[in-house]
Amino acid sequence: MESLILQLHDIAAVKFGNFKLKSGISSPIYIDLRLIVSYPSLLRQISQTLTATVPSSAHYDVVCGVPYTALPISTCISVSSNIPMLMRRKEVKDYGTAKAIEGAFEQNQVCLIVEDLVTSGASVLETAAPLRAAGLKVTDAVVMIDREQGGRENLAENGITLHAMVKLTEMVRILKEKGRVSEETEKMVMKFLEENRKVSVPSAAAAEKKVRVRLPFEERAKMAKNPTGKRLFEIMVQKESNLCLAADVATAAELLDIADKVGPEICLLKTHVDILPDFTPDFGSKLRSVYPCSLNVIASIIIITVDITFIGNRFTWEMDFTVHSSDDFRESSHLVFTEGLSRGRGLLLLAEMSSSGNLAKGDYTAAAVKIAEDHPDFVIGFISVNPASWPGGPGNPSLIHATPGVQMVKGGDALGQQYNTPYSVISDRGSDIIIVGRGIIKAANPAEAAREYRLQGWDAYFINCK
Ligand code: S5P
Repeated sequence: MESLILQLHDIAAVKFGNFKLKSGISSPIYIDLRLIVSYPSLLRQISQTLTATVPSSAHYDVVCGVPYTALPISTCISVSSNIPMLMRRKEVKDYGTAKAIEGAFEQNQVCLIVEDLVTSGASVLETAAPLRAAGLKVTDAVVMIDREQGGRENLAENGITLHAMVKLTEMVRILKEKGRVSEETEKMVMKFLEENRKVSVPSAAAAEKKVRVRLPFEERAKMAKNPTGKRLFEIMVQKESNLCLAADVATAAELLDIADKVGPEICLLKTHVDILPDFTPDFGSKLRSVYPCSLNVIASIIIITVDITFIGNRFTWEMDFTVHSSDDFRESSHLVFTEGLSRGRGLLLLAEMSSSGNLAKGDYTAAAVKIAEDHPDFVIGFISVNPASWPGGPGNPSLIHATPGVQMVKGGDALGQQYNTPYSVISDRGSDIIIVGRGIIKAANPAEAAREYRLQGWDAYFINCK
């Protein structure tokens, strides 16, 4: 190991100085592992060490390098260990066979991901998603250098164990011991790493993760009291999907377009109807009519988030809807409940929110639970964020939990949205449905992204199913 690190320093794959990183910050250390292709003996040693870094308990049938730097490394691992390799296309062709994964493989084979450097883990996840979408299992990743900036935790949240040849702090320590860097440089680098370390706080549920046995959706369909709730469970089973699209687009026309593209992957479509300038009361029937005549797609339920105060001017019974559990809820809700029930509709109550600093917690959440108890025939479930942490946990299995703030990598946006991964939301936080907006809408290929989210959400639910 020491000799490898010294060789990396010899070829200037690890440099010390003052470097401006892509993110704009100045770093006292720079790592460029692309150089190793020019040093075959070093490349061979690295590949052998990486193979030895993966514990023998971690079984795998194929390897796949994260493009591009890790491609030669995974090729060497494949050739020397006689284990087949796969390649992930970075740019998926939208014509011809449009394959994201090249190579021969069988469903349910286990693929080890190979990477040169892990920071947040995002690039490993970008490779894991199409591998999983193609039917492979991804449980482990091996990396040369772990920068210790949250990657290990992000990957663990997605069901991937990271094995690192060396941690960056260890590497710097070794270089200092061997007289390659001064004590002062070592201190500077350590300080930089400490300051730039993303503090990753595992969710409370993850910290005390227990195996939660869950009832399959088909069992829960039988328990549902409301016809819409029952139908939702049935659609989920039929489409093998617990993915809801948050279709926050600028116009009704765009909404119809995205609904058409991702329809086969979703069990629900959620929209803020009040942001559509071209909204008309017959929008619901139009939305249903654009779906191609596939049983799967027309079966989707549509849910609209409506602030209860908007009901007078915007609400349409073409839609199912969610309402806020606000103080004046009881009074204004009476009409909605009576009318809704007579039309066979169901209601998702907003019990928790995903945005930072929001006030929908504690008493507010408890009030939503109470409303659900008082109206078991009408309430089908909740918009929630961490139902596993509620007193008594997610509670009644006839009610469904749908969670917003979901992307492939934990993080947030500039306006306070907080993202968790599909795995964390479903497996750790005890939710049933992932609500994904920009993760799909802004993707280069929304249909493919929706498929990846669907597979991850679905797998995460069934991990603990009895
Ligand atoms: O607490 C909430 C409740 C909702 S309904 N947090 C949310 O983000 N939402 C909605 O989920 C939000 O209004 C948007 O429609 C969607 C999240 O979209 P994304 O683009 O951040 O995935």
